[in-house]
Amino acid sequence: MGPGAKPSGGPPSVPGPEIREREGEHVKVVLHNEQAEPHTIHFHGVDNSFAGDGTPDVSQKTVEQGETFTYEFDAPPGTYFYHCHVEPDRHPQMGLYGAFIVEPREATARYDGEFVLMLSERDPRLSVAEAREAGQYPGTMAEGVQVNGEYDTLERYPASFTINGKIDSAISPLRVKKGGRYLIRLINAGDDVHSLHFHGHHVQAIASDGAALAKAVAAQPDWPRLVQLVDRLRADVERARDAMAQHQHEHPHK
Ligand SMILES: [Cu+2]
Repeated sequence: MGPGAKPSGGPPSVPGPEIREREGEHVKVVLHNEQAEPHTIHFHGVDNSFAGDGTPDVSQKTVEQGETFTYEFDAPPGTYFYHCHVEPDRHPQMGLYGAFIVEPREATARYDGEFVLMLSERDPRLSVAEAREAGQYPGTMAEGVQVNGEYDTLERYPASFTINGKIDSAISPLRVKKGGRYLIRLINAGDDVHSLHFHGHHVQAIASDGAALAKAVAAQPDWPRLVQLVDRLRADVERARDAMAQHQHEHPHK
């Protein structure tokens, strides 16, 4: 890992620690699984080798408890994220995802700051079902998960929509200077469609899904659709002007 990457062993968090590299760095990520569940890592959007793709029982065997697997590749510039690829309808939503940012070797623009916003959802019934499966927590009738802990992700119904793992007032405000120019890296790590509106700002989309757009796209009347982030898509936008609220434009978000 490059100098910007955070080492492992920190306290558990959702999302997981951000990994930040410089374009062209040779990245080596060692997955050591200390959990009872098998896991892998998929670096979403990165032009990785087949062996490093992280698809369980296709490109690699799942990494079992006590086992280690190493992913290696040269970092392409862009906004990406990593997530577990075992039971992808369950493990990422249980918190196994994080931002993977590769800064360009030569900056094409100057910014007064940068933000990384990871969007996702939470259905608390999944947590109860997984904890039940692990024999750690039986769940209650009030939580809507019966004592057998069964949970069908086809009946998934998120109770919360999260930004960087937080909801409502726990979401940190984006503090900016009036007239400043900021880079916002939007990553949809969830399973639903989200679109953010930066109320009162002049925003341009400059990259999508890890690749720079040929031409920056300015805000239009249909802007909320433009920045719509389909499942597991990423977009880079930049914005100017002073601080205003951001909010969702997809029903039933606020
Ligand atoms: Cu996993």
